[in-house]
Amino acid sequence: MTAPSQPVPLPEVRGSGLDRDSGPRAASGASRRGVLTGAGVAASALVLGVAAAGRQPASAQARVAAEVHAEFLHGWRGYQTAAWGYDEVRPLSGTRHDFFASGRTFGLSIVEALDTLFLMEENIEAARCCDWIEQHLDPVQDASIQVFEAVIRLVGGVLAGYQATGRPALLRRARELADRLLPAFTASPTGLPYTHVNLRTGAVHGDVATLAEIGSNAMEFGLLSRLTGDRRYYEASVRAYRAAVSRRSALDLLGTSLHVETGRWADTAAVAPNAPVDSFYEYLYTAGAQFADRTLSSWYRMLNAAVLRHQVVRVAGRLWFRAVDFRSGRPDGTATRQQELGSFYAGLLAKGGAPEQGAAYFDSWTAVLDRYPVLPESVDCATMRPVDRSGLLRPEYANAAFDLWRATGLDRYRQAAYRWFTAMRERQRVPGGYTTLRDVTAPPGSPHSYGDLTPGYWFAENLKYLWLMFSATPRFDYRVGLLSTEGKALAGLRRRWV
Ligand code: DMJ
Repeated sequence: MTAPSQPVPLPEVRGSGLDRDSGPRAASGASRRGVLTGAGVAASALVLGVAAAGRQPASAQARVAAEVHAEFLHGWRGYQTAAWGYDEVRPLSGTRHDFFASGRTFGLSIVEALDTLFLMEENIEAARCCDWIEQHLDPVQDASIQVFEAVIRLVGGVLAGYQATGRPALLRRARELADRLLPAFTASPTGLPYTHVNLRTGAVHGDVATLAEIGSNAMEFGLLSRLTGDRRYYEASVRAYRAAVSRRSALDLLGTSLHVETGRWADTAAVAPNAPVDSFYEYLYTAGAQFADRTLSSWYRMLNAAVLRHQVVRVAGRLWFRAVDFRSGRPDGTATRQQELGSFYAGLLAKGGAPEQGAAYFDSWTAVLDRYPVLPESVDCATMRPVDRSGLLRPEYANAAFDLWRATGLDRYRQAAYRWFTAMRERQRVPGGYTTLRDVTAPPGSPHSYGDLTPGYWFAENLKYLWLMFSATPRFDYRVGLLSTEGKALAGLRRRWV
């Protein structure tokens, strides 16, 4: 296949839409204006963001950018030294971790790091990553892998590399991967994707899919359809979304997971914005903006409004989201448990037209940081104590700070991100890179508190958000840039050859 030098328009996805989506809200001028309003908020905010950047002494920003750059390279050297060509590094033991399948490598950290290295102007390193992907990333391995993770990490990472460099082989590799993953969607009688597919045989398995697994592919598949002119990818995404959204309750809430073959709900708890549904909502908003897809945007507005109406709870003045039954709206037994993974939603709310709730939710997580400088995996919002004490080098708080900064221009979000960064540097930096923690409440440096892993997403996300906030890099178009749930810059990279 020859890569087109110019993007071709995304093929229009035709469909009857949802019966209930063609009602007055979806058809009204107000609803259509809502799309424009959302985009308008984002656009003016971007200008504000740049203006805010200009208010700080350039040298102070540049100093932070240099610190961030240095820490990224520290982690990168750790990976290169002990695990080059393997998925992930264990920086304490100097060993490797296979992320997708035991005994198989996809060079995950290489794929994850590629566009971050490009944005940091590490051209030689970025070129090495491209070379490795072109020469060694095998998309037809005899391995059954999780489709969701493969799409957001591998397809998204290789596509971002293509966007950055224009190297045609990267687009071909992204397409090969997507073609191998597509049976998960096309073999499904409902359009809801099976969770796993064997890349060599195409055999699918995993017939209960969570919402994140169902929806978190529209950005990558949509971009692939746009770049190749092959509409099958985006059509598969929209079909999957439609299959889930059409099964919403009368309250416009969704449960957690669906049976792929029957379309019945497997878990009826509405747990947004927590995992495992988190990025389902993120992709409705972001892919809707990326492809000017009014159907996805209207679904986001409808579903997010229901989340705000039925799940928001105030505890000691702080805004949190409780889990409820999706039909009755009644809180379930885990209602006070809050996952760090959900904290990104603060930024999504700000982008998507609910800036006050976004700011309040961000402040709630900042209050957790006041107690635990490294966020635990989950907390009980009634007691503010950790439920799960591990600290998995998660990027979501910095992701939210970045989105809020872009949406409001307020410098306080950059300050919050910098505080988060310095705590990570103090507590999770080791000679071999950066590591997870078993217990974020243990005193800094206590030997038994360390885990032994630099997750692949650390290279894609954590420091990229900081870098974009402080570097004012010319390689990213702050007005139109869009990042995926894995932090891949799928729009707005200013291309140059590497
Ligand atoms: C990343 O893989 C993605 O952000 C995903 O959406 C969920 N979170 C992890 C990192 O925590």
